[in-house]
Order: sequence, then C-alpha cells, then structure tokens
Amino acid sequence: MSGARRQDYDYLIKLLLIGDSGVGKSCLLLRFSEDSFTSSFITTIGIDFKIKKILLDNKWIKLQIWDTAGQERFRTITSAYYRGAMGILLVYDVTDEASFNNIRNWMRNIEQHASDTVNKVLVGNKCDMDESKRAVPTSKGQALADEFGIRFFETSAKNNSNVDEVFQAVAKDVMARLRDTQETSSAPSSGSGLPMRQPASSRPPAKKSSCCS
Ligand SMILES: Nc1nc2c(ncn2[C@@H]2O[C@H](COP(=O)(O)OP(=O)(O)OP(=O)(O)O)[C@@H](O)[C@H]2O)c(=O)[nH]1
Ligand SMILES: [Mg+2]
Repeated sequence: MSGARRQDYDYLIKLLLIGDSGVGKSCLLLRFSEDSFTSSFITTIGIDFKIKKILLDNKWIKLQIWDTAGQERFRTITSAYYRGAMGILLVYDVTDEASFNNIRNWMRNIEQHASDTVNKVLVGNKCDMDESKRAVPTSKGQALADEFGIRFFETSAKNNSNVDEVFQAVAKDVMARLRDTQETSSAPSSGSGLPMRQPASSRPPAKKSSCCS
C-alpha cells in the first residue's frame, strides 16, 4: 500500500452566503460549523470559508461554505466566487427592511455571476429578536421566496433556530439536482459546477466530524 490519502467524503458541495452587511451571514456559518455565537460584530473582509461534513441519505457530504463580505467595497472580489457555487443562501435580517428590499439586487447579482442551475434559498435571520423590532413579517419573506420559486427559512444564529435545517435543505436540493443530471446524461460531468463523484464511495469517513473547535 502506498501512503496515498483516501478521501473521507462522497460528494463535495460548494455553498455561498450572500446578503447585506450585518444580516448575520458569518454568525450563521459559525453556528453551523462550530456551534458558537458572538454578539460582537466583526465585519468580513473580502471572503472567508469553512468546511463541515454532513451525512445525507447515507452519503458523506463535504460542504465547503464561502462567506462573503456584504459591504459594497468588496463586491468585485465576492462576485468572483458565485461561479463555482452549487447552492446560494440569500440572507436578510428580519429587523432590517432595507436588507430585505436588497434581496432583489442580490438575486440580480446571482443572475449575472452564478450558474443558471444554482440552487437558492431565502433566509430571514435574527428571528429571535423581539416582535417589536421586527420589520419584515414572515408572510412577506415567504411571498418573496414563492415569487422566486425557492425555499424560505427564518433562522436565528443566536438561538440556534433552523440553522442546521437551512444548510441541510440547500445541500439536499443540490444533491437532488446532481442526481437528476447524472440520470439524464450518460456523459461524464463536463465542468460547470458538478462535484467530483468519489470512487470508493461506501467507505466510512474518519471519526472526527470537523477539524478544529
Ligand atoms: N439577535 C441576533 N443577532 C445576530 C444574529 N446573527 C447575527 N447577529 C448579530 O448581527 C451582527 C452581524 O453579524 P455578522 O454575522 O457578522 O454579519 P455579516 O452578515 O457576516 O456581515 P458582513 O460580514 O459585514 O457582511 C453581529 O453583532 C451578530 O452578533 C441572530 O440570529 N440574532
Ligand atoms: Mg460576515
């Protein structure tokens, strides 16, 4: 046996978080990947990413999740990451109406820069906040998601509400799409965002579920 490293996952899925600065993208990712939360605001500079492995339908999925800066000044660098994304989480803050109104602009960015087939999900974050602070009713979020024909979740990175669910949902949608593509086309995947299908796919992964924390 050589010392070649074996892959410890079956599929690699690349996800992207977008939305206005301050809506809680980094906190959602921190909650999902490390189960932690901080109330101090450290704005993302450019782009960051984390890895998390999840088990879906008996397959290990390695999620590579790119966390973009919401600030306008980073738009050129962040939009370069849309192309490789297989799933995109469009995030707004339920207490910030402007962040909700901007979702249409974020959608336009997706149309311009991402693959046509990318899976999307709409996320209204900070649903733990007092009702008196809420600026976007759940029904408005749902209506916008319906208009786009995408799923909708309200989440709280702070209270850990619906966070796993939203990442799982988008990963599931991506997997379903990739399976459909593989079924309808016998040709090997020819680029454009398809993940590598690992051979030796039934091998269980190493025990460790994530690298650090
Ligand atoms: N109450 C509450 N506060 C939150 C939640 N998620 C994030 N925050 C707070 O909102 C602020 C901004 O969160 P970030 O995750 O850094 O926002 P971001 O979208 O990554 O912002 P940029 O990196 O500038 O694009 C921080 O002070 C967080 O503590 C949440 O679910 N509930
Ligand atoms: Mg951030």
